[in-house]
Amino acid sequence: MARIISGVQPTGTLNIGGYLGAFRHWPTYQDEHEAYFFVADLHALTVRQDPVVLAGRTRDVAASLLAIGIDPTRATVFLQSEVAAHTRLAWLLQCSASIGEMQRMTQFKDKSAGKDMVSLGLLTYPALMAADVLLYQADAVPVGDDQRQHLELTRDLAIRFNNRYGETFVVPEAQISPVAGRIMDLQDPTKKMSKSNDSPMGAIDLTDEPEVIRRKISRAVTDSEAEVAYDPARKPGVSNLLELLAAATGQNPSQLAGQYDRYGTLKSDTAEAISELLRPVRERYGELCKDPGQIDAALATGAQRAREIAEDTYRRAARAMGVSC
Ligand code: ATP
Ligand code: LTN
Repeated sequence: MARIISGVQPTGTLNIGGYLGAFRHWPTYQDEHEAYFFVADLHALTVRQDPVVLAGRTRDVAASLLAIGIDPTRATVFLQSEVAAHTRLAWLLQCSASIGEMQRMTQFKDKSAGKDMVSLGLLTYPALMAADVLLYQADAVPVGDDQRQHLELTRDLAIRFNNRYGETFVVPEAQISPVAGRIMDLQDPTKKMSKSNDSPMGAIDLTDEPEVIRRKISRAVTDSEAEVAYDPARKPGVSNLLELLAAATGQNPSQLAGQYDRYGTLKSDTAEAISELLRPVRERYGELCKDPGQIDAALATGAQRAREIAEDTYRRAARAMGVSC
């Protein structure tokens, strides 16, 4: 059975961008693949975090993964910090990666721009992400479009390692959703919708109530024209709404554009479609919050399963490089 892995940072509440671009597809892998999903809490430390808030968000994101339909009996769900092999392999990989490679990552450039203090972890982050994937010998990694470059680097590091030290890692493929690979912020449609942005009106959270979804979409930035057209370069706001509606209803954004002549109806239909799409997630999340023991149990079993395979790969990589494990 092919193996897949993907992770999500606990830097905020999960939103519809990540859901449509990535998480929504995750439960579909758990029957025909050996699937691993984890909360990348060590990645979140690359920017300063309040420890109490981070711990709370980590649990919250784990609950959201179960709420979107990941079943811990059919997939392995765990916290990255509970599997020590991630940071150990990251070190081995950092030693064959160059500073230039890390500096070329657009996410590093974006997240470090204009900051007084940029952590060393933010620069070396892609080596930890490569370790996350390579430890599990994953064949494919389902992610949003913004992770394409990190996955390319992961492949480069795996190939380099295999060439220098002998066949050790499977070289993984990125699996990027053909639709909704990049949902934009509702308040600034030139920026990716991101859970660590400061504008709460820019993102729809997975657990937002229908009222809140309606309010956020009705205030979404469009433009001063009146024509509904799918043209992401010229009309980013309207095109983003069409993309959201298309992804939520399984249609095509250009074709949908032809069915609307007013922004108002496009907005109300989009709000309705998203609200319906998220209904089961909202309900399941509410149930899980009443029974937190379920989350703890899933994470404990997941970490144990993950450790077995991760430690085995780590040992092989360490031995191949001539260090003790
Ligand atoms: P941060 O804001 O902290 O950088 P994020 O929201 O960009 O986080 P994650 O939630 O960690 O990113 O990403 C989880 C998955 O969702 C990744 O595969 C990512 O590519 C995808 N994703 C995130 N935002 C979007 C978006 N706006 N459109 C499509 N896919 C997205
Ligand atoms: N970098 C990703 C989260 C992430 C990830 C991974 C995704 C960390 N490790 C391994 C896939 C595989 C992000 O910021 N969205």
